[in-house]
Amino acid sequence: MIALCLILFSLLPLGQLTCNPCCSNPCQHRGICMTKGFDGYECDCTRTGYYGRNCNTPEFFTWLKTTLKPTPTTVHYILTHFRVVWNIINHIQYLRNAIMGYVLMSRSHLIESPPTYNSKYGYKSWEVFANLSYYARALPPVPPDCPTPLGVKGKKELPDSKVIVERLLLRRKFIPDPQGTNLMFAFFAQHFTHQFFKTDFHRGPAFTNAIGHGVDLNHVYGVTLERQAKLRLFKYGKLKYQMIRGEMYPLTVKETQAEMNYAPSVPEHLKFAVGHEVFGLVPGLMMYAILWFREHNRVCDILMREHPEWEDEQLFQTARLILIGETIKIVIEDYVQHLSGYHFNLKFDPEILFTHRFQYQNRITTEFNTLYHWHSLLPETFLIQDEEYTYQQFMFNNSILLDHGLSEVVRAFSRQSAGRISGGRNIPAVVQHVAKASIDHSRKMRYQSLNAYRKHFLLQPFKSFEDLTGEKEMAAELEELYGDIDAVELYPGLIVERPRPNAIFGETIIELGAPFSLKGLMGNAICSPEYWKPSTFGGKVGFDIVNTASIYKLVCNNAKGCPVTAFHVINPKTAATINVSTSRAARDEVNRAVLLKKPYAEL
Ligand code: ACD
Repeated sequence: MIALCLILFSLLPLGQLTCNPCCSNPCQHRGICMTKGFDGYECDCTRTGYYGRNCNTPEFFTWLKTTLKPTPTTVHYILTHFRVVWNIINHIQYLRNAIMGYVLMSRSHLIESPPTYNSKYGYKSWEVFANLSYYARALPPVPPDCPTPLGVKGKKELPDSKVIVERLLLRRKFIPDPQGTNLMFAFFAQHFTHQFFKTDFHRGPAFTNAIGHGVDLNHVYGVTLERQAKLRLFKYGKLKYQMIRGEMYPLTVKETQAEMNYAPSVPEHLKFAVGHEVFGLVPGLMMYAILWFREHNRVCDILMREHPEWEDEQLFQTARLILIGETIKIVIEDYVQHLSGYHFNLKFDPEILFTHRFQYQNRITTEFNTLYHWHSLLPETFLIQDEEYTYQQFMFNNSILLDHGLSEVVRAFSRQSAGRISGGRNIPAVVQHVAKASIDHSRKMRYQSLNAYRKHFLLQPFKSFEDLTGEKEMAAELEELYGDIDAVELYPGLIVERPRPNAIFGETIIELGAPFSLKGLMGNAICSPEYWKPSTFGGKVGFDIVNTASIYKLVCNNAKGCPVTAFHVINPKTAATINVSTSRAARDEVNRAVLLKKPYAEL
C-alpha cells in the first residue's frame, strides 16, 4: 500500500512528496486508521471483533457470527416473501416484539453514538461532539493530501458532475415506482425531512440550522423561539389561525411577521406562515403543513377538555410532544413499513428497547442527507381533479389548496404514482440542479467512495460496474467516467444501483438508510424510559393519540370529508366507494383494506 502511495506520488512535482498512508483505507472491518510519523500508520481494531495489522483476522466469535449470518439479500427476501407465515408472526406479540427489537438493535449498532467525525475533523475531537451546528459524518473525510479525490483509487480528477447527471441520472421517460408509492408519500418525505435536513448554506453544506438533530417538529413550530412566538396564539396552547370557508388555516406572513420564502408574485392573503420558511414552495408541502397545524390545534382542544386547569404553555408543550410521538409512529408503521415492502409489521413501541443498551441521542449525518435526495419520486406533472399542473403552475401556488379544497388535493395525491428512486435516469429535468449540487457538495466535503460506505455498513463492495447497475449500458458509461469501481461516488452510486426486484431501492440505500433512520427515530427523547409514559402526553388520552396515530387518521381528523389515504396508489374505484355520508366505521374498514393492499377486486 505504502509502495503504491509512493509510486503515485513519485509522479507528482517535488514538494508534494508527503504520503498519507490512510488514503488507501488500509484498516478493515471498521478499524480506525491513524498516521504514525510521515509514512507509517496504525490500525486501531479495538472492539471490532478483528485483530492484526489491518484488523483483518476475525476473533473466534466474529468468525462464527459472520459464517452463520445470512446476507442482507437473503434477509430481505425472507421479509418480503412468505406472507402467510408473517401474518401469523404479526399476531404473536412476543415474537413480533423480539423481531422488532432485533431490527432496531442490529440497525442502530451501526451508528456511532456519540458522533465521531464531522466534515472538518476526521479524528475524534471535542469540537465534533460539542458543536451541534455541524452535521456529523459516518465516515471521516478523505485526507486532504491523497493522490486522488477518493484516496488512491480512480482518476486524479473526478468527472464533471453535470455530465454524470445528464448521462446517468436525468429522466428520459417517467419510471413509476413498482411498489406503488404515491405523491402523499413523496410530499410527506419532503415535509418530514425538512425538520432535520436544514443545511446552513451561508456556512456551507457541512452545517445545519436544525440543531435538534432529529424529530423535534421545528418545521411545524419554527426553529427558533422567536419564530415560534410569532406563530403562537398564546391562548389555549394553540397556533394562530383563521377560518376560510369553514376550514382552519394559518395566518399570513403579514399578520404574523414570520418570514417565508414566497415568490413576490404570490398575493398577500395566500402567503400562509408556517414553521418552515420554504413550505410555500409547493402545495404538497403546504398541504402537510396545514394538516399538522390543524392537528396541533385539535390536540390542544382535547388536552383542554382533559386539563381545564392547565395554562397555555403546558398545553402547547404537551401538544408538541404528542405530535412528535404521532410523527414517529406514522413514520415507522406507515412510511418505513411502506418503503420496506416487508410482510413483517414494523412496530413503534419504545418499551421494546428498555431491556437493551441504547443511547437516547442522535446526530444527523451529511451522508444521510445525501442519501435522502429522492427527487426521482417527483412526477412530470400534477393531476388534481380535471386539471393538469406543470411545475411552473404548481410552484408557489397555494391557491390550488383553496380552489380544489385540501381534501381533493389529498385524493389526487393518493392516486398519483411517484417515480422509482434507484435504477438511474429518473430525476426530472426541473430538479437536475439539485442532483448536481448533491454531487458537488459531497466532493467539497471529501466523501469516501460508495464501496467504502458499503464496507462500513457491512456490505460487500461492488466488484464491477455491472455488479453495481445490473446491466451493461449504464455500467459502460460509469466505467468511462470513473475508471475504477472503487472510485464511484456515493450519491451517483446509490441512484444508479440496480433496484431489488419490484422495489423502489437498491440494497445500499436500505442498508445505509435504515440504521440512520431507526437510530434517529428511536433515539428521540420521548422514546426514553423517563419520557415514555402517559403523564408526558397529558395522560391516557394523549398517550392513546400517539399510540393509535396513522397517516389515515392524521388526514381524516383534519381534512373535510375524511378522504381515504395511504402511502401507496389508491385505486379510484376504491376511493369512489367513499363519500361524505359514508360512516366513519365503514371508512375505517375500507382504509384498513387499502393499507393491507388487498386486491382491489376484494374491496
Ligand atoms: C429495516 C426496516 C426497513 C427499512 C426500509 C427502508 C429504509 C431506507 C431508507 C430510509 C427510509 C426512511 C427514513 C425514515 C425516517 C428517517 C428518520 C430520521 C430521524 C432523524 O429493515 O431496518
